[in-house]
Amino acid sequence: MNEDVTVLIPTLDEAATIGDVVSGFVDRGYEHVLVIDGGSDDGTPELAEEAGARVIEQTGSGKGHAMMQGFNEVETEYLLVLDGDGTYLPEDAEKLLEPLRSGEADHVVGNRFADIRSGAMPRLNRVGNRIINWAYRTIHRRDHHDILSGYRAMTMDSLDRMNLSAEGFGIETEMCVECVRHGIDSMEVPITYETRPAGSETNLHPIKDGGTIVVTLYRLAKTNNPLFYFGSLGALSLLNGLLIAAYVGYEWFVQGIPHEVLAIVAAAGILVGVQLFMIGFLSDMIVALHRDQRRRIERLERKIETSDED
Ligand SMILES: Nc1nc2c(ncn2[C@@H]2O[C@H](COP(=O)(O)OP(=O)(O)O)[C@@H](O)[C@H]2O)c(=O)[nH]1
Ligand SMILES: [Mg+2]
Repeated sequence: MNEDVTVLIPTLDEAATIGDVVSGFVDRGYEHVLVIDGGSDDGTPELAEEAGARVIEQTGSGKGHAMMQGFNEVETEYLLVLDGDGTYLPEDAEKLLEPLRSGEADHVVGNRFADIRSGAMPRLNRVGNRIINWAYRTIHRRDHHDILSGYRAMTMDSLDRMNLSAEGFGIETEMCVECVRHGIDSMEVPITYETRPAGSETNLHPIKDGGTIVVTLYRLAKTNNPLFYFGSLGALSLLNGLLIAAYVGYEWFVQGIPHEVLAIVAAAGILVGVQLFMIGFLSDMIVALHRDQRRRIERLERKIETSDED
């Protein structure tokens, strides 16, 4: 049972929970449990092995890096990833895998906000999550409410199509953005999010990692939604130009005071703003055409592959 699934767990000092997490999956018939350990010094790798996992030592650092290293080891059709901190339940795994098996989606994210235990997420992280998800929906135009969730399932086929590079906590964001870019069907299913048990500590720094995630989202907007990327910069420049122009105009017409230098600054701001908008419109068109072409090429590729198999 479940021999077509690899359960991938990146860990860094999760001795308090890793044993239970691994055996939770082993007991449910998952024979491929893979732990990528980032150099824990609390005995995490030994505990994981004892519970029945295959353990690999990470060659670099960061959760994203660990996951990418793990991806290379997977030989099954499906992949399930989760944290080793006991905040996600093995009972929810089937809910994530079911849409893959039925063909409903290729990338499934567990929505923690569906059933979040009290104290599972500090208020700052909750607010940060809300902003990041809103930004994702606005920029990338897909309906997700928990893109940063660490509990996800995917087909290896869809994962192979993604270009991932975030070595830290930006990896989840990148996966969701890559789904949009490559037309991979993604969806969310409700899951439970448990509190970390006492004695177990998070490795996430809300301000630093939250900042990295927002930057990742914005950087990736350039190729997914250039109108937003250039338009937001253009709007900023335009707004500044208009404000300065209003001031210059007021001073000139009402007070009779000329501001030559400020007038030039205002004109420059307006011009640059309008130009950025035009760049945005053009890039938007290029991206749309490019996306069409890529879909067509991918369809052809699949056709060739299936006819090769015959
Ligand atoms: N291998 C590896 N795992 C990491 C690293 N940083 C975090 N993790 C693991 O990634 C998972 C998610 O990290 P966690 O601290 O729980 O983040 P949070 O869920 O956002 O609080 C946990 O299982 C961590 O042990 C790392 O540098 N290397
Ligand atoms: Mg966690």
